[in-house]
Amino acid sequence: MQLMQPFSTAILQEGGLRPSGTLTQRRLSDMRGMYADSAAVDALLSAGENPLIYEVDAADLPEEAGQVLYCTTTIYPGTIGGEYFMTKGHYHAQRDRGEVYYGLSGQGYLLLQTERGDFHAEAMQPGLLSYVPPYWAHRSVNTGQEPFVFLAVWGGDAGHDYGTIERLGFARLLMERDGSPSLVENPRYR
Ligand code: PAN
Ligand code: ZN
Repeated sequence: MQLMQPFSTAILQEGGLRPSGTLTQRRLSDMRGMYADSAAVDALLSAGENPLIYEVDAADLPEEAGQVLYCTTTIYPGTIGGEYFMTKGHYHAQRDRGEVYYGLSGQGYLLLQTERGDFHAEAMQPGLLSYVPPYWAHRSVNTGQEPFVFLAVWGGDAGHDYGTIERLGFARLLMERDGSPSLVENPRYR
């Protein structure tokens, strides 16, 4: 059997792996329907504005059992209709696979929910590890004025289910109210 060779990667505090892995950029047009204020989304897009919401630099590793996958995520600061810039969010395709997030720079929140109706919001900051247990969908949000960057590490056979969140959304929205983050019920949830 051919064994992989050990290696090291630099994790940049401002986001990114060195050497770089695979870069993915998510713009507003990639997230239609995820922000509650669809009129605000349409207004921006029809004015030709398509802001970069977040980008991911993911290690080039096989997505299979036994591998340990990792990436950095950089969420840019901003709001759409008062809702902070955020990731799409997902369940793992294999629901019983957990994950760790480790804050590198900036400030944000991790929103988590389960299919049986639990919801949880966890503040994230540099130096803090946030644990995503099995069965919890997870979405991260930038609540600060600068890019919010974190490292994620998860099992190679977890897989990603985006469709469930695309259909149902998250139970709560993280909105900017008087300059501070405020969780509000998502009127369109379920
Ligand atoms: C993270 C996320 C990353 C981007 O690496 O994939 O932050 O968020 P979305 O995948 O929701 O677009 C992770 O949770 N991996 O499993
Ligand atoms: Zn995940």
